[in-house]
Amino acid sequence: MLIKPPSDIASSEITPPAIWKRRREFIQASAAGLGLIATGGLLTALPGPAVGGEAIPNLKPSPLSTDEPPTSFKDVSRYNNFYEFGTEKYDPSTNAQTLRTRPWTVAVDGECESPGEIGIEDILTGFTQEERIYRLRCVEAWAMVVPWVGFPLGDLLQRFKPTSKARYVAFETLHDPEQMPGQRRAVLDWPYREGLRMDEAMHPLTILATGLYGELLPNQNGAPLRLVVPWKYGFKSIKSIVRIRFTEQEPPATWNRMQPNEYGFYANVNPEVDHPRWSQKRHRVIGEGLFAGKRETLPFNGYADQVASLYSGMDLRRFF
Ligand SMILES: Nc1nc2c(c(=O)[nH]1)N[C@H]1C(S)=C(S)[C@@H](COP(=O)(O)O)O[C@H]1N2
Ligand SMILES: [Mo]
Repeated sequence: MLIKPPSDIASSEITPPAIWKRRREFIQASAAGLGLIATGGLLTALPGPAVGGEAIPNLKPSPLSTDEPPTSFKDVSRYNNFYEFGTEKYDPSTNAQTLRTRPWTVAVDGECESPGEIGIEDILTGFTQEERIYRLRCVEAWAMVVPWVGFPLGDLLQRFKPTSKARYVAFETLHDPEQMPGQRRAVLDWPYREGLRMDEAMHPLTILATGLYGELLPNQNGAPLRLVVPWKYGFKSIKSIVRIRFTEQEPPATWNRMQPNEYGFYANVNPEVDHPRWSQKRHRVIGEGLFAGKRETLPFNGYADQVASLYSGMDLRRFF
């Protein structure tokens, strides 16, 4: 018979689920450190301080979440791609403390009736923040399952009243080599830029994320505000956004401009279209360990029912 100490039951009842999960994971990690539990995370656990966040109140779980178990907070916040803070996976979690996320404003302009700016505090209080568990699938053939906190991008875009000329939305990351040491080297054409077609941007699955695991985003995950488009490869999900612009023409996107034969503008997850240097048919899930094996990649990362119609009539081999 399993006897639960009353204090344990009480804490799980009063703590929001995401935070409770994270606390439990922390307890498990400490237990593992004492040799009590054997974990399989061979691809994880390099040193580097995790930059923690503040709890986001009143989170509403989203029915659009996947039911897969989330990748640990530790892996989500340490195994990152954020070239502004270095090109190695563990660089951003070590280096991103220099990013100042307050005050922070996002300028919205271009083909719209009410161009303007919005501050991060208004973004956090003005839109209902939901927990949405989405898989982030990197073009490098690995994935993580992340309990994001955010809200539909379309809700924010509507406020600026896009005109009928607005066919695309362009996004830009902060450009400040003082805060972002990676920008002192010409690894990419800074600032990092991305773009979506208007219908993709307005799709309810497309979110602006303000947090993960129930807390404000760690800097290395794109604080204070980043895009998450769950049916596209991770490079579309631009971090630390300072500018959004409605455009008539397809906007420049960093990786697409740099290596157009490897990174398409659309970048929809597609097992049938390989990257020129590796297959996209399978991927590994970070934290599952080497013995877990690879998983089959699904078209549109499993969201075909919701989004395939956006591309009807398009040759997805050509518009990859
Ligand atoms: N500004 C900026 N955004 C970025 C990147 C970057 O280097 N700079 N990397 C992209 C890539 S390739 C991926 S896979 C995801 C990784 O997000 P994560 O570190 O939160 O998992 O962020 C994307 N957004
Ligand atoms: Mo990526």
